[in-house]
Amino acid sequence: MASARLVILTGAGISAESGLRTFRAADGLWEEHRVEDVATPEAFRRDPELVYRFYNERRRSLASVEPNAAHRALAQLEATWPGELLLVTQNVDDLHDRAGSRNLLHMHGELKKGRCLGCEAILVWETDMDRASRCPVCAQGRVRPHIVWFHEVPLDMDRIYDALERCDLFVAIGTSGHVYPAAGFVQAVPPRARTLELNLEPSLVASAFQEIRQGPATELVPAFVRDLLET
Ligand code: BJW
Repeated sequence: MASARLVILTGAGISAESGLRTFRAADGLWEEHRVEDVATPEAFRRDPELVYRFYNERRRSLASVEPNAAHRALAQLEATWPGELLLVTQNVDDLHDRAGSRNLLHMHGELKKGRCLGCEAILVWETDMDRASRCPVCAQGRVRPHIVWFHEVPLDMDRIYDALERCDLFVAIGTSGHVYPAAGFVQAVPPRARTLELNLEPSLVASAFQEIRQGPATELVPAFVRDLLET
């Protein structure tokens, strides 16, 4: 494994112990909102105020949370790993970024970015957003959250599949396997690749992994990183 090519996929579970709610838990984000009311392009067309409010609240909540031991362990792994490492997150929070991960793709977008509906510029956006928000690049386009909603194509798919098809180790951390294409990544790696799932409970696609470790991310991820750096 000394200089193996790694692809690591993370989901909401890695940020749970930082205090951010996951989607599908009993007290999760989808308990208060129907998915089709906040996370689809149709919802944004039908009720933009509700969608802006949902993401404004979540953007604001980032100010009161910090990266945890799992985010930090992955950043440390990237800093010391002699081979290739690509971290792909479905999370729209900025906890991997703040922990120091750099070779990182946010496949479902980022809470702290907006996208112009006119010129399509991607904009750093740290404050609230509403119907009056205008693009500073073209000075006229309306702005939407830079979030990949259902029925939209996730970001950076070419780079992700290229890395998956060449990887030696694929690890999925804290993701339930409900949402595609991420849930299908484990099927895209070469047959020789090692596959490992780290999760509080087995995901819907757990049977596709060679190895499963169950427990909280703040314990499992630092232990996994220690093992990997020692072998
Ligand atoms: C812990 C823990 C702790 C807790 N320690 N672990 C029928 C079949 C197949 C596919 C489809 C279908 N019908 C439609 C589709 C496609 C659709 C889809 O997958 N639908 C399913 C619901 C069936 N997908 C799409 O539309 C996607 N686009 C697409 O497919 O385009 C076509 C295309 C693809 C590729 C190339 C070309 C074309 C887009 C999906 C966009 C998803 N967007 C969301 C919301 C927006 C972001 C936001 O608001 O934040 O992204 S949905 C939501 O789910 C969010 C998440 O990123 C995503 C995944 O959730 P995640 O991270 O897995 O969270 P949870 O809550 O589900 O799970 C948490 C896990 O953590 C659990 O397992 C816990 O056990 C664990 N956990 N505490 C460790 N302490």
